[in-house]
Amino acid sequence: MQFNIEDCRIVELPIVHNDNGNITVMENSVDLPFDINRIYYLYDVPMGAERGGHAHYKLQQYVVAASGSFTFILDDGQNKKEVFLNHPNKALHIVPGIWREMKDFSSGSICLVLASIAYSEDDYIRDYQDFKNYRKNG
Ligand code: T46
Repeated sequence: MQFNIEDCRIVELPIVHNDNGNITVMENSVDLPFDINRIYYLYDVPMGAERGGHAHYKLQQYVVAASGSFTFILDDGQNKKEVFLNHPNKALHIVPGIWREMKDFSSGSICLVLASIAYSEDDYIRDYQDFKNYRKNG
């Protein structure tokens, strides 16, 4: 099954609030459409830096601006959309087979990623023409 950029949605995460601040919790099988097998985060991203420039065959992700803000550009080979993330109670769900680029990281921003599978370079498509061919031919 091929997904498209409309399948990549912003999900509102639960907030437990009290006078001393907020906590947001995500549990496998309760708050997520996949089980988390890996967590990583991007930080100390220099001003003006761009990251990404790849797609994944199988990986699903929830991406959260744990601090600060940044923009994802999502591309399904036919259409593109930009998603601005700037709050820790919003996650961007990225489905498999979507090319992504990231830009406009604010100073001190932290991009937290909850990932469905372990790291494997075999899951990456890093060449845009290969990505276009994959989207066309499956
Ligand atoms: C995405 C954004 C938000 C590892 O060794 N293990 C890992 O789990 C990861 C994610 C990366 N790496 C190594 C592989 C590369 O040598 O770290 C280097 C940079 O990785 P990558 O090209 O994946 O980095 P980004 O920031 O361009 O992209 C990553 C995710 O891969 C991507 O799916 O959405 O973070």
